Amino acid sequence: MKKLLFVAVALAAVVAVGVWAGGSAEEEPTMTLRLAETHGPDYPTTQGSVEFARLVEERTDGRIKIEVFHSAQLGEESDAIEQVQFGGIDFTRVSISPLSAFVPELDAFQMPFLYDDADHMWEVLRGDIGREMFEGLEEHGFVGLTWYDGGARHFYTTSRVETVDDLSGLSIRVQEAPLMMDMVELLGATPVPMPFGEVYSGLQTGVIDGAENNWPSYLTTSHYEVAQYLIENAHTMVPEITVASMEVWETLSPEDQEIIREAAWESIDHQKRLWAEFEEEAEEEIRAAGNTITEPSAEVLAEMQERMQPLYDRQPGHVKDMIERIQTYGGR
Ligand code: GTR
Repeated sequence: MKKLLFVAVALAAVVAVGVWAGGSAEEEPTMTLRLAETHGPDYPTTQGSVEFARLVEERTDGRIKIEVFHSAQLGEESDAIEQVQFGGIDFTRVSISPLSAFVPELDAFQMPFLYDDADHMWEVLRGDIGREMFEGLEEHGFVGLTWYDGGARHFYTTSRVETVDDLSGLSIRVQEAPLMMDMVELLGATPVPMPFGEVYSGLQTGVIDGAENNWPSYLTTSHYEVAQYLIENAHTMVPEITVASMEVWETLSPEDQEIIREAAWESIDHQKRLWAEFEEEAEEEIRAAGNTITEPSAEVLAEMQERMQPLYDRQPGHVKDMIERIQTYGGR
C-alpha cells in the first residue's frame, strides 16, 4: 500500500513539472507546457494566449495543457526569450522588439514609419513575408506561431514635448533592442534600455524622462499617471509574436505540432478583436484623465522621419530587400 502511494505521488510530481508521464492503462498521458507573458491577465495579448491554450486543450482532449503565466511571473521579456531559446520555458508572447536582439532580421517588421496603416501590416504578417520570417526564426531556436496586434507606439514624457527639438537631451526608455536604441539616439535623446516592469519607477523617480508605447500599455502600466505628455506620432507599429522553443517543439509529434500551430493561428482573430476594442477604450480613458495629448504637425512628422532615415540605410542587404517588399506589398 505504501509502495503504491509512493508511485502515485511520484507520478503526480512528474505530471506537475510538465514532462510526459504515462498514466494507468485507461488514462492518456498528459503534458503541461508553460507560456510566459508580461502583461496582466485581462490584457488582449494574454487573452489571445488563453484562447490559444483553450483550443489546444480542447483539440487534444485535455492531453496538452498550456498554462499562461501572465504579469511577468516567469521573468521580463528578454529573460523569457532566453529561456525559451534553451528550452527552459516552452512558449512566450513578446513584442518583436526584444526578440530582434536575438533575431536581427525582425527589424524589417518594426522599422519606423514603415506601414501605411494596420491593414498594410496585417497583410504582410499574414502573407508570404510573415511566413518566411517564421521560417527564419528556426535557426535561432524559435518556432513562430502567431502575430498579434500591438498598435502604434507614441512618445510620452514627464515634460511637454511638441517638436523633435523638445526631445533633445531627454533620457527615453526603450525596449532592449538595438534598433530602438539607435532610433532614439537619432532624435537627439539618450536611449535607456530597460525591462518593461521597471519603467514606472524609472519615470517616477526621474531616472528617465519618458518612454514610448501604445495606448493600452500606457494605460495598464499607469505610466500615463507619471508621464502625462504624449505626442501622438505613431513612430512605429511593432507586431507582437508568440514563439515556441525549438528544443521543446522537436519533442512533440507532428500531429501535436499541427494542432498547436493551427490553434495559435486561430487565436489571432480573437486577440485582434479584443485589441481593437481596448485600444479605443484606453485612449478614451487617458484623454478623460486630462493628459496632454499633442497631435504632431506634418512638419514635425517629416522631420522625425528624416532623422530616422539612417536606420534604413544601415540595414544589411537582405533586410533592405525585405523592407522594400513590405513597402510595396500588395501593389503599393
Ligand atoms: C508593449 C508590449 C510588451 C512589451 C512592452 C515594452 O507594447 O506589448 O510585450 O514589449 O511594450 O515596451 O517593453
